[in-house]
Order: sequence, then structure tokens, then C-alpha cells
Amino acid sequence: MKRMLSGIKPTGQLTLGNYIGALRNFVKYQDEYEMYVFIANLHCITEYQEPLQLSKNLTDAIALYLACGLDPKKSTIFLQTDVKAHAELGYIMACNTYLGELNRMTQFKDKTAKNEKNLTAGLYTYPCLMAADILLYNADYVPVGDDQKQHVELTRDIAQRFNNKYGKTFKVPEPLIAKVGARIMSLSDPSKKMSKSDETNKGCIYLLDDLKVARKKIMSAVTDSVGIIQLDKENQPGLYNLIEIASSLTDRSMNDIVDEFAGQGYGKLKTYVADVVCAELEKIQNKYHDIINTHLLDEIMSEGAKKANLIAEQTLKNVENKIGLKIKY
Ligand code: AQP
Repeated sequence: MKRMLSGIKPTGQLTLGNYIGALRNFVKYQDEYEMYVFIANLHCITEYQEPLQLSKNLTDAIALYLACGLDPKKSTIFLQTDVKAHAELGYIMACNTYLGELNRMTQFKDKTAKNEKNLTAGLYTYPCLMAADILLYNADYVPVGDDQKQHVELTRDIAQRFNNKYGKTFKVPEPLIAKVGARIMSLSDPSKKMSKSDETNKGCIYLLDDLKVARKKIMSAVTDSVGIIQLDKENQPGLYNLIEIASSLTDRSMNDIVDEFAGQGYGKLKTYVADVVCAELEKIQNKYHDIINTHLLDEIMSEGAKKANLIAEQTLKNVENKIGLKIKY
């Protein structure tokens, strides 16, 4: 069975973008692949997080993983800091990454271009940690949204470089990007990705949003003045995004949805999208409330950490030997 690895960093509440672009696919993949899914808590702290809030977001994220359908019998679910090898291999990866490569990473480039102050060294080097996250598990595939492809490409470059220098050590992973839903856009500004750190809070649907709030966000989603229901991503990006959201959640094709609503007003289509989204959120939220205050989370995380450590420690030991870090007595 091929192995797959992915993670989400809960810097805030998980979003519909996380669900469509990542979580929902993990649930499908867990039947076909040996799935490792982690909560990327170290990646959360490249920027300051209020500690109590961060801890709550981590707990919510685990409960949401389960509520969205990840099954601990099929998938290994764990917290990144429960596997200490991530941090050590992250440092080793940083020593095998060139500054030029990190300078080209979009997130750092965007933030420096905006002249943001007090950027941390962690924000600069996190792609090295991400490479370690993936390579520790010898993953064949990494399912990611469109925006994360660059990270998997860097991971591949680092792995190949390391293998060339020290002999075959790492499996070189492939990114896996879904055809629909790989980049869900903000409802208030469809030129931007739907992100949990959405400043206005209007463009992003959170998985734990009150259903009325979620419906309102969809009904007031920015569209256009063209007034025709069709697929024109360039000129009608907001409309395209709404259709893509509905298509991802129903497994109906985007054309099928366009055919149903062609000739009708945007309001009808928005109501349909809101119905689809709210039905999905309701299912997830019901399961979340069943799980959140139980001991299940602790049990699953400790079991997951045990399984993940078994593989990660072995990989790290091999790496330490290859680069000569071990003393032979
Ligand atoms: N809008 C999105 N559409 C499709 N996929 C998305 N993903 C995130 N947003 C969308 C996918 O979810 C996985 C986990 O991402 P993440 O939460 O770890 O990091 P991110 O992509 O940086 O998410 P945010 O919400 O944009 O975080 P902030 O606001 O903190 O920067 C990834 O596979 C990602 O592609």
C-alpha cells in the first residue's frame, strides 16, 4: 500500500477551504493509502499565537479531523510535537537547503514585499521543517491544495540533493492535487484564497460557524454585474468559486450545476450553495459536539504518536548515520 502524509496548521479555526482542499480528500484517500495525518502545531508558531487560543484550536482541529470522517483505525493521526524527530530532521533539512531556495518561497516573499515588521526566523525556515515532516515518513504522496505545491517541490529538491550527497536515504514524494476544489477563494474577495486568517471574517466560512452566519456569508458573497450563470473564471471569479464549492461538496460537475441554474438569478444559485454548505457543516458540527468533550481525543493522539514515532525514529537514525552524526563505540 502506498503511503500518504499531510498536515494542517490550526492557526485559527479550520475553514471550508481546508475541508474541500484537504480534509475531505484525506477521508477518501484513507481507504486506498496508508494515511498519516498530523496537526502541524510547530508550524502555527512562526507568528505569535495567544497560548490558550492556540491550545483550543489544536483540540478543535483534532475533533474536526474525526468529525469530517478521518477514522483512526485507517489513518494515523498525531500531533507534530509528539514526534520529536520532526524538529531534529527539520534542522538537518535547513542545513541542506540554500538561502536562495527559501528566498523564493511565496509566503516569505509576500510578507517581506508588504514590509511586514518582526518576521521571525521560523517563518523563513519553516519550509525545511515541512520537508522533514514529509520525508520522515517516506511518503509516496502528499495531498495538497494548489498553494502548497511549492513546498512539496522544495521537499523533492532537498530529498534528491540529500540522496545524491549521502546515498539513497529518502523516498522522493509526489504532490497530489485534486482537480476541483484545490483553491477555494474568499467569498468577499474572490481574487484571494479563503484563509483562516481572513481579516474581515466575511470571506471565510469556518467549519464551526453558526449555520445562519455561514448562510449569510454565502448570500452576500461578492459576484459580478454580468448577470449570466456560466463558467467564466476570469470575469466572474466569485460566481465560479460558488459553483466550485457546491460541485466539490455534491460531487456534481460544475457544468451540471450551471445547466440547472442557467437563466435564473444569482440569488437562487446562492441559496442552493448555502443549502449544500449548511447541510455539510451541520453533519460535521453534530459529530464534533459528540466528540469534543470525550477521552477519545487523548487515546487517539497517544496511539497515533506511538505509530508515527516508530517510523520517524527509524528514519532519523538512518539520517544521523548517513551524515556521520553518530559516534561508533
Ligand atoms: N482556500 C483553500 N482552498 C483549497 N485548499 C486549501 N487549503 C487551505 N486553504 C485552502 C489546504 O488545506 C491544507 C492545510 O492548509 P493549512 O491550514 O495548513 O495552511 P494554509 O494553506 O496556509 O491555510 P490558511 O487558511 O491560508 O492559513 P493562514 O491563514 O494561517 O495562512 C493544505 O493542503 C492547503 O492547501
